[in-house]
Amino acid sequence: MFCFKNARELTCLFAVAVCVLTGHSLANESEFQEEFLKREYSLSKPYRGLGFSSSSFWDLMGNAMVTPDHVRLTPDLQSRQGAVWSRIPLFLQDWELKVHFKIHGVGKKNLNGDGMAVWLTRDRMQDGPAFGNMAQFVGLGILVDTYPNSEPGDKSFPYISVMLGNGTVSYDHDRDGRPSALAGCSALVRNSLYDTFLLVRYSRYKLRVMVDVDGKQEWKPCVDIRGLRLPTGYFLGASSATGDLSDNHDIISMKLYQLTVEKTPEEEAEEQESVLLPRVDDMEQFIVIVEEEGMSGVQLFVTLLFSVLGVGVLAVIGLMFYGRWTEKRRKRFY
Ligand SMILES: *[C@@H]1O[C@H](CO)[C@@H](O)[C@H](O)[C@H]1NC(C)=O
Ligand SMILES: *[C@@H]1O[C@H](CO)[C@@H](O)[C@H](O)[C@H]1NC(C)=O
Ligand SMILES: [Ca+2]
Repeated sequence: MFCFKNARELTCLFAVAVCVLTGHSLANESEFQEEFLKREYSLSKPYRGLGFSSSSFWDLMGNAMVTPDHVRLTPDLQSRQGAVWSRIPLFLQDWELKVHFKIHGVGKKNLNGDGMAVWLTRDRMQDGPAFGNMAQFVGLGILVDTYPNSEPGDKSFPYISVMLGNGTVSYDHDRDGRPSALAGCSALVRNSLYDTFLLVRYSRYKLRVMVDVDGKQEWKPCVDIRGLRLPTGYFLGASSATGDLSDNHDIISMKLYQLTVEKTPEEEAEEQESVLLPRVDDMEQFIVIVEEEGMSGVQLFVTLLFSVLGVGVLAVIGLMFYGRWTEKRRKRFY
């Protein structure tokens, strides 16, 4: 539930009232009865057999390599690509993925790149320009972009964004994926003094991305998208690429938790409907946010000011007419 400033507050209050009246606790939405770590979808120390054993749940690709402390997707060298991909398709409906990663290098600020991405996609082990994955991927990409290839505009980098691929849209590396990004946030993920984490939670068709990068051990919201439909049976992965600029991109762990969510019969029926391609039901939720920022205090203030002035002018004119009318009446009587 989100509360907005100004006029939206009323709507929000109303929504809360409705929720209370119908007995739906707001806290319920984000509360899960249990979380189970799923080992077959998780990657953590010691990375036994990773990259060579057939018993491992993960595959390495490109320049990625395993050390005792991390899986290094790329070293701090130019033109490298590396990835790690889960071997088992994910069929869970409600899950949470916690990624412990580290991006670091000797490059000065803004002379490092290119970043890394976390994936849940139909295809695995693909090469390409989207942080070491194919540009026309099908599925979900959480992109951690550390270098602004184009004019960053109002965004400060590193910038984390969410893209949903349906096989038609391409990730545009030269424009930092701006045309296809659904939402995102800035986060100081590079050369951090602290451990850096990304949390991706998908439940009830809601996607929430949160970050913990400043050593405060708390999740900061980054992205919230509702009505996001993802087919099941996709593969988890993480990839990275360097170009002229480079960085070490390390994955320390990727832990997938199954979320147990109590569902209504309607929700269960909805789950039976198969989703063929990833999509977002309500694209307007992204436009609303932009309007929210544009329709800020200034506009409201100006509107109010003119209303007050208008009422004042009307009152003055009214008083003048009233004055004249009473004067005329007086003259008629005397
Ligand atoms: C969650 O909602 C159910 C009813 O749907 C209610 O019985 C339960 O007490 C709620 N739990 C919390 C923690 O509010
Ligand atoms: C894929 O997404 C794009 C952009 O949202 C949309 O224009 C296109 O119709 C979609 N393609 C399919 C096959 O759904
Ligand atoms: Ca970039």
